[in-house]
Amino acid sequence: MRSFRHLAMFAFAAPLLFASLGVSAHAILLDSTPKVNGSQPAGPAAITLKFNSKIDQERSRLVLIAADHSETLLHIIIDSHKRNELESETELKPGTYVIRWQALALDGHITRGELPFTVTASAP
Ligand SMILES: [Cu+2]
Repeated sequence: MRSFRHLAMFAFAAPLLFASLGVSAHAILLDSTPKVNGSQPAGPAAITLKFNSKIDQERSRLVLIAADHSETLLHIIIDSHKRNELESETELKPGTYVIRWQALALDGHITRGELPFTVTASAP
């Protein structure tokens, strides 16, 4: 009877434990604007990277790398209502680019990745 009670308690507690581990998982990129290998018209651009978990926006990084290898640090817009996202705005000229991202998840793990995309001449 006693061991049964312990088993029942474990069965109750285990899902809570796994749920709390899930909340603190490190950041995996789920979606973005622009899309990976996507294209978008030249001009003012909103950049959004969406992750599976909350991000420390102030200690994450977005760097825009142009075809000539020049690097621009993008300003991350702090938005406490979109804790899973990194957002920025920039002006883009036609060409090929890579956004090199570095995301600090709340579990202290940093993940990195590259998001290549193309900017096409804007419609007249
Ligand atoms: Cu982690």
